[in-house]
Formats: sequence, C-alpha cells, structure tokens
Amino acid sequence: MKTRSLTLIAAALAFAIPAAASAETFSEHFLSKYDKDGNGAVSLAELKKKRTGGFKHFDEDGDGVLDASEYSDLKAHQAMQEAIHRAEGMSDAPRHVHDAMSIFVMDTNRDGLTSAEEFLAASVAWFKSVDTDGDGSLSAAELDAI
Ligand SMILES: [Ca+2]
Ligand SMILES: [Ca+2]
Ligand SMILES: [Ca+2]
Repeated sequence: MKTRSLTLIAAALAFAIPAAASAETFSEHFLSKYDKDGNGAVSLAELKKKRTGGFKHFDEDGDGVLDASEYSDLKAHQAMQEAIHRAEGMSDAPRHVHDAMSIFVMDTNRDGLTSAEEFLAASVAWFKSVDTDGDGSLSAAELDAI
C-alpha cells in the first residue's frame, strides 16, 4: 500500500510542477519581493532598501565589504534561486538580474571586494537600464522585458 501512495504522490508532483510553471511570471515574483508599498511598481528607494538588506545579510562578518567567501555564498544562493525558477518555468530574467550583481560589474576599484557602495551603485545602474521609460520606477512590463 505504501508503494501505491508513493506512486500517487509522484503523480501529483509531476502534475503540480507544470501547473506552478504558469503560476508566477518574473515580474510577479520580483514585485512580490521588492514592491513594499504594493503600488505595482518598484521605486529606486524600494530597490535600494531591499538590496541594502541583502548586502547586510551576506556581509556575515559585518565589515561593510563582501570578501571572496561572502561573495561565493551570495553567488551560491543566486544559483539556487535560478535553478528553482528554471524548474518552475520562469523566464531567464533572474539570471540577467544576478549577472548585474557579478563582482566583475560591482567591484569597480578592483580590490577583489564588493563594498556596500559598490553593491548599491551596481543596483542603481541595473535599475536605470531596466527603467526604459525613465519614470523612476520599474513596471511589470519593464520587468518582463528583461
Ligand atoms: Ca512600489
Ligand atoms: Ca564582510
Ligand atoms: Ca519605468
């Protein structure tokens, strides 16, 4: 009987994964994380606040810079998120977002560390590249165009 119920669970999972695929678009996912005032768009202030929190989370020793070990934790976390989104059938947008948070982009003084300032500056540059109508906020349409 146990085998039978496992088979049923497997069948249910096989059904549930494609169903989840169409459940959330990239913009819905991004807005749920970043749009704190719920107006359907992400302002630069909202992005900075969320990214500042993210930086503090990964700056484990709290010295204001991401060293190689902290940076590799950040990248491992991002790779895991990308794998989950891929399995859910989301577009490749998460990878593009994470590419903008690469040390090659962020570490502008080339000291091998990412400071909080460098981290935020890269986020602001990314924000401006996605805000194609230049109104200072990221709409669902702009996010889905990534
Ligand atoms: Ca908002
Ligand atoms: Ca650190
Ligand atoms: Ca915009």
